[in-house]
Amino acid sequence: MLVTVEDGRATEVAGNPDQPVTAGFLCGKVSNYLDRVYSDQRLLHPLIRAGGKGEGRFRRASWDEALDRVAEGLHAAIEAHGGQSILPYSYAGTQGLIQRDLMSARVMNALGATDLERTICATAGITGVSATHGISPEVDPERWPKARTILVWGWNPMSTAPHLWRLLLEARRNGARLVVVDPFRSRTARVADEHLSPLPGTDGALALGMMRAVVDAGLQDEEWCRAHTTGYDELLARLEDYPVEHCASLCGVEREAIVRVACDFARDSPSLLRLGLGGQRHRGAPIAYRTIACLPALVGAWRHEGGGCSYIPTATAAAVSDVPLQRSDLRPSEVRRINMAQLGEVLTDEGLDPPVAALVCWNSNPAQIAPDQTRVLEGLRRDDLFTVVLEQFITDTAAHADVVLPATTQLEHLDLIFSWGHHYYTLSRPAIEPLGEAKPNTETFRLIASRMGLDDPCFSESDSQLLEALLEGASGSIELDELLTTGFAKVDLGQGPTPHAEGGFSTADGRLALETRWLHDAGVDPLPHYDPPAEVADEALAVRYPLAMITPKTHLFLNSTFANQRRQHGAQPEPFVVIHPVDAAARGLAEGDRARVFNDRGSFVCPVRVSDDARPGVLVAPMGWWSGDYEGGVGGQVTTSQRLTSLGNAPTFNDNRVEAERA
Ligand SMILES: Nc1nc2c(c(=O)[nH]1)N[C@H]1C(S)=C(S)[C@@H](COP(=O)(O)OP(=O)(O)OC[C@H]3O[C@@H](n4cnc5c(=O)[nH]c(N)nc54)[C@H](O)[C@@H]3O)O[C@H]1N2
Ligand SMILES: Nc1nc2c(c(=O)[nH]1)N[C@H]1C(S)=C(S)[C@@H](COP(=O)(O)OP(=O)(O)OC[C@H]3O[C@@H](n4cnc5c(=O)[nH]c(N)nc54)[C@H](O)[C@@H]3O)O[C@H]1N2
Ligand SMILES: [Mo]
Repeated sequence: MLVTVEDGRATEVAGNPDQPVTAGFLCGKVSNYLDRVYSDQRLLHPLIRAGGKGEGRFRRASWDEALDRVAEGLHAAIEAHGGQSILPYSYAGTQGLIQRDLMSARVMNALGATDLERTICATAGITGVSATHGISPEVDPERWPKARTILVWGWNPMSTAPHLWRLLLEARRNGARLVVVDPFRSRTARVADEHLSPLPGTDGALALGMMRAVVDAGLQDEEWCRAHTTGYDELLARLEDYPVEHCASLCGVEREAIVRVACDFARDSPSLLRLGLGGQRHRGAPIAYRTIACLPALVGAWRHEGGGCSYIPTATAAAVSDVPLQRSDLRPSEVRRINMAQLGEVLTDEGLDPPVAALVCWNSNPAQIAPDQTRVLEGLRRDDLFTVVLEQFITDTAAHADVVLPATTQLEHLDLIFSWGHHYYTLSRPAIEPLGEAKPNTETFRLIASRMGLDDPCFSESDSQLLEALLEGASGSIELDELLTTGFAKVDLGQGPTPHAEGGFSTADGRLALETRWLHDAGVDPLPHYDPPAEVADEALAVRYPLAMITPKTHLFLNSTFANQRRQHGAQPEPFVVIHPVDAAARGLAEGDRARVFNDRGSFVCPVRVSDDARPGVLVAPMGWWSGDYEGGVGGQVTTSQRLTSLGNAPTFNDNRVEAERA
């Protein structure tokens, strides 16, 4: 992002035309980023609660007073229940390595706070695809235009990854066919050559059906599999148990479509599978992703430039690691871990020992994005919970704070940002001074450290020192010089055009694991198999709650970020649910009606869109709006569960049964 500054004020933001992936284009979320920076709702000074918990009434305070209050609250928690009664809560507000969790981690470690298990986003899928490839596999997106068959699975890149979408469009201009697997006709599915619409959480069955179809047609690449995989014969034997017809009935996709897509994928190479995140928010998702990821191997897709299997690029993200700088050695003793998707439970569990007495939240809006929202809100409203929130705006979470501390935006602080999809690091240099009294997260945590009497020299390192330290440990030729001159640098993974044509996977033996040893050792079936979703596959529950609800991201919000901005909100003014005409008719629901959607965890009211964009049996409730946008103040998140995946301890937002009726 290039920023024009005149007299200390940013006047324009634009994409950098020299960046090979983003190519001068800013998406609809950040192309008016200045409206965010200079918004009249920006938090520009500290606030202290002046009303009841969660009422959102505050009075202005000085930094001195606010920090005193923070120190007092944290000390009180430590004295009453020990350091572990402090729970840090942070996620993806910024993914920059400096502002995400460096100084904050040091402070939390030194205080002996509980460790937050941060698995809310991609972990289920990473666990799964790593069981097959050793790490999350990746085909450099800059090679995607070479692909001829592209299978986009549980991913909506037109909305959620527009820069990668550009590369897929380039592939299509070169003649590639695009197939999308999604229970919802997303924007991406709408323009695909073919759209398969399985029941949520049944993707593993669909993939098994596709592999069986490949083998039935004799299209497997036996030579490549024998040379570069483990468990080829065992996989063939396993596929005997999964006739295409059976898989079709498990996932609700027609047999003919499964066979057609599978055979095209095997024949028309280079074939690229790109997994997204939507299909990995179910109990059985890790095994599903591990299974889906075997399909490209079976057809020999890794032989060809542009072919193979891609998910989140963890290899490039690992080139610069913040872990050694987070200083877990500062912990006075071992600490417990709490999963961020179980915030509701830990805040409301009266038997939890020690209890969560203080919550320190930055880069996240758990009041909207954590599952089982009723429990989360109940917890945040506890009178005996001391909550500190670092924020740019009064989000629903900040509204529940005792102390709110104003945070800088990307234009005002230094950061080094890894990518959620391509292979470049970006240096984000401050273009303008912090607005008002806002401070970078690092600076706020330095001040908290000093108020808490922490005097290790690591608490006075500046952001520039942190940047240098990050780059000192970097691999993949990421150098400060290049970052300073061009603003970005590509990770060199030392791979040619076909990274795994000759094997060389990141597993212990370098072979792709169709059969996975560590799964066996963990007591899990080591071969691809169907691990069903929890609620979607629960037939008894389906009697009471016949609809499987999914919560995709919206086009113009980033989770709940940007939902308060005039332009983005204007284009997506109100939440809604999408329901298939047959399901709507059965419930007397018509377009524009208000529906009450409910299950045992909660209920919310929303306008209805009747459309076959939702497959029969599925209710689509896009996420991200704030409380004020919902009638009754709560949306789909009140129905989602805190259940974790069968491996990887990740959330299951899309594994959720509900019923709907006219409100
Ligand atoms: N515009 C926009 N961009 C974003 C974000 C945003 O909120 N808005 N969020 C960012 C973040 S944090 C992330 S993690 C990424 C996420 O990027 P995506 O993975 O694209 O995000 P989702 O919308 O969660 O899921 C993608 C699709 O999966 C579908 N889906 C749901 N359940 C299933 C299932 O069981 N099987 C299959 N096959 N598909 C299913 C959904 O209908 C959805 O269309 O996007 C990032 N980019
Ligand atoms: N139902 C349902 N729930 C979901 C998902 C889903 O698909 N369905 N997706 C999950 C996923 S993939 C993810 S990644 C999580 C995302 O969960 P969060 O990371 O909590 O998502 P956001 O809503 O984007 O909230 C980020 C907050 O950080 C703030 N912020 C931005 N930059 C800074 C900064 O520099 N400093 C500080 N202090 N604050 C900053 C923003 O203003 C914003 O309020 O949500 C999860 N929740
Ligand atoms: Mo995410």
